[in-house]
Amino acid sequence: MALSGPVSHRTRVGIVGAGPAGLLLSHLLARAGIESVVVENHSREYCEKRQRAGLLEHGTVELLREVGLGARLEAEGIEHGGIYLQFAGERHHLDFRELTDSTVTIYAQTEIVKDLIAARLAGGQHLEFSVTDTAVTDIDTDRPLLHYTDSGGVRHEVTCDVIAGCDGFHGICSVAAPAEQVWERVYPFSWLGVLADVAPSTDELIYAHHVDGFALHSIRSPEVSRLYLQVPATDEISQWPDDRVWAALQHRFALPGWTLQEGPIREKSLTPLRSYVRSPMRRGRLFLAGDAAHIVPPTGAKGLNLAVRDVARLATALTEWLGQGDPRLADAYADDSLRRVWRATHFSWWMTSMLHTVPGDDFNLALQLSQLRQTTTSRAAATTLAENYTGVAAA
Ligand code: RFL
Ligand code: PHB
Repeated sequence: MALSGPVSHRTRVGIVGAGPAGLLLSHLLARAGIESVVVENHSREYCEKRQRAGLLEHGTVELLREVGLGARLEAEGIEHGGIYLQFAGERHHLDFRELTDSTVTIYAQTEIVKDLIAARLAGGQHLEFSVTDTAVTDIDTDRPLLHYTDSGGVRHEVTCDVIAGCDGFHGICSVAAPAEQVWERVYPFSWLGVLADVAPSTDELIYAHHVDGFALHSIRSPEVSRLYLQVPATDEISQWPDDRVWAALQHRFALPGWTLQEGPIREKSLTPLRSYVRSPMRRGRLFLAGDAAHIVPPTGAKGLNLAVRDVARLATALTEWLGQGDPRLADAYADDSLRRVWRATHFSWWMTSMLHTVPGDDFNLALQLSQLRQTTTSRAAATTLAENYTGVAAA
């Protein structure tokens, strides 16, 4: 029997991963007239349901609006002008509008991914779900290759001008482009996240410091709450039945005169907390963006926003290079992005360190309370938090 080789294709930009980074990059490139192929190893349904981020910086919202992705975001997104910081039995409001003249918006990552997939398919994008055996080769040549097997078992080889690795922290692209330097911090705790069918008990997000561990009350819609608990990194989900989750949330958020409403828990997951930065974010013709290049703990709500800013910059750089033959922005991409990544890395580490407790470390506890007191009483300290949180401080 004759053996046939892979099916060959040609595109300008091969994109690995249909998360927010990969999908938005293909959308931005298409608007600039640059064709791409996106391959994703999960199903469309899985990508649209995976619970993750919820909070968008003002700049992220503006960008999505400008590129035609604002319709549902405007109708269903919930604008927030601040957050509450809770500690030592007190709840303090930080007013971002007043401190920075800026706001943030709650609009779930699941919804952004749905909007992007719909827009890409409507635009005729070559978007392959449920692929296997993705590989990138020849990245040090002018014609890097993207290889994959489609959901029907057919092997493909795509010849590209450039490949974008948007395949998240466990993807293959960061392995194909080994880092020269890696900076990493693994925290001794995870976030247990739940999605509950109950109206939020708060008008703004509550970040609560508690000796038992951090808790966050976030919002998905007027009917759905998103709540998180700090748990030891060694815990397993089976150790957290619903009644234990609600008891811990009630205890950590407790405040006289305020009630946390409970409801059915629809989804529950554990996320280990980690900071990770690698350099460079490029090797040859393989560029990394989003979680493939950096990870921040979710306390600062920065991961998705960083991914969006990476691909906005990358799309402009690739448009100049592939469209007009000018490689300067592409050559500057890695260094320019890293400055912004380090700002978000510091802010996320700082929020995490201020709010998560370490059992038995009373010195750390006293430092945290001092820092929280300063952040809620000094206008300068509150403004620093607000600038970083809303993204107005982003480089
Ligand atoms: P993603 O979303 O991980 O997408 C990568 C995609 O690549 C696919 N893939 C492959 N495809 C083909 N071949 C392979 N070999 C592949 N390997 C992987 C994967 O299946 C996936 O579809 O990365 P991207 O696009 O860079 O987006 C990053 C964001 O998802 C992430 O930073 C945020 O979710 C982080 N995050 C938050 N960010 C915010 O800005 N605001 C928040 O409020 C916020 N909250 C959170 C968060 C992340 C959380 N978790 C679960 C990590 C809350 C949580 C709990
Ligand atoms: C969320 O809504 O999922 C969320 C909000 C703020 C964070 C992290 C997660 O800091």
